[in-house]
Amino acid sequence: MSPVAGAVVPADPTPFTFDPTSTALVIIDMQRDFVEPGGFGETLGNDVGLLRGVIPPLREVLAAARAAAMTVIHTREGHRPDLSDCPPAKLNRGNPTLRIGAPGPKGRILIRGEYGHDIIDELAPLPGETIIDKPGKGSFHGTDLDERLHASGITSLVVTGVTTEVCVHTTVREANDRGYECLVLSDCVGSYFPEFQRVGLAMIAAQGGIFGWVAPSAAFLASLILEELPS
Ligand code: C5J
Repeated sequence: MSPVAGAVVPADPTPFTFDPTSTALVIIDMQRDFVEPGGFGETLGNDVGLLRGVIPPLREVLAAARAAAMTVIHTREGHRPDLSDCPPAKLNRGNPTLRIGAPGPKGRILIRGEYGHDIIDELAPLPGETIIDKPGKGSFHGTDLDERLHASGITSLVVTGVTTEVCVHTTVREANDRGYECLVLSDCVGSYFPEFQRVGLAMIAAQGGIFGWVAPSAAFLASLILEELPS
């Protein structure tokens, strides 16, 4: 596939136009600690099954983005083994059965280098794809993501991953403030709370697209396939 400038995705609130050569697919925190039983997400009392529906459509989107030679960015939320980058406010908040840094069934919870901190096998990064290790909810806070995107000439982001109202939302808001155009794929983002999924997506596209655009993955995939057709 050789994409050309100006792919158009029917989206909410208006069509989203993007050039695949200046657009990155961002896959947020598809880590075992969030989407598999026994991880941090489950220790907070969440049903991880609610996030797992994201995996099949996201695999398709990832394959299409790779075929279109788009930039692919994976993020992981987590901390240094000594927790020096984990503020007490984050460490102590909530009531998990296992805290960040505690030994869990998949290694220390949300600690870099541990099995549970890594990305699920189904969406494993390929060599050469960027992995951003982030200490916060947003992908820009405490990372060099902005510098990397600028260096690669990226101006638009197709945003996927978990969870919709936390790390996806924070990242989209951070990106919007930095001038990136963000398309969020509605079936490729997931929440432990169905009502937050619905409202989280509505908030992005509200007020004429206050943070960005929202579309199902099928619309994004069709836009890439249309680019293949001879004019
Ligand atoms: C959370 C995330 N929910 N990736 N992290 O703590 O959204």
